[in-house]
Amino acid sequence: MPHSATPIGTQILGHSVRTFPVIDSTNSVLKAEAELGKVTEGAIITAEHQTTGHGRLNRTWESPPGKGLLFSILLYPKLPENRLTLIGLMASLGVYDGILKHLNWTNNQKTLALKWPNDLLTDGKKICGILSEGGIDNQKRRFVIVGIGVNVNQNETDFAPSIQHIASSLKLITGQEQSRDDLLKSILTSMESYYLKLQNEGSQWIAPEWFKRADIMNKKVTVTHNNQKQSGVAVGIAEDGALRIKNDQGELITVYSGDVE
Ligand code: BT5
Repeated sequence: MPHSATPIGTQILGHSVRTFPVIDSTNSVLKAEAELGKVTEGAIITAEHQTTGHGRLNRTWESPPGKGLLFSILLYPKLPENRLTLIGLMASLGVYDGILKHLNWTNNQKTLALKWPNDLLTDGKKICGILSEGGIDNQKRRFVIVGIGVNVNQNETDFAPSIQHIASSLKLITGQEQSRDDLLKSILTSMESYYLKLQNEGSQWIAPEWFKRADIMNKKVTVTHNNQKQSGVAVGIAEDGALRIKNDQGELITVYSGDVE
């Protein structure tokens, strides 16, 4: 179905953007609406504040009111299976490029880097987390909700003491307040080109593009998955988005979920 341009200038992403002052979680609300068939591909919910913003494994995503960019997008990716990891990687390419464009930065991997599977780091600190959640709508079509939290205008003390050493924000790295509206537009514009490419050409280009923006190639990593730690050297990203590691015994292992240190 042809789409006319959205207010943002994109074709699909952000044809409807609804902002809530307070919400439990943009992901949860958009997912519930999608299950009922109330929203269409590209619909977005943003919030000034989330009372139960979450990450993977029911972890909390913190953001003091009005400081972060918190939003979720409804997608119907054409993938053979519901490959949430790949969707997360595709989304992080959009966020990465969108942030660079917004800040007028050149591609400097030391400053901004992707961390598998779903984080963006600046100088080693997390400025963005992405959570992709799948569901099935009232016409039995599989959808994905991509939830994105970017730390934009937080000062150090806006973060809880427990995450101050691991979190950063665009304001902290640039020294300037940033417009969250402009940043959202920039991210959606970049992400849409990747999403259309996925829909039209398939997904095989995502892993290599992602790897270019990551800083783990040939670095020692420890992956925790199901409470088990595996250490080794990151050697690549598989076509389905899994992380490939050569472990200390020299064996190649493939990791589909977990945390990388
Ligand atoms: C993530 O999970 O990083 C995905 C976060 C996705 C949040 C968005 S906001 C809009 C949408 N609605 C939602 O409810 N969620 C999405 P994970 O990889 O599990 O990381 C969670 C961990 O990151 C926490 O346990 C903390 O250690 C850390 N953390 C929490 N808040 C943070 C913040 N603002 N900045 C940096 N790190 C944070």
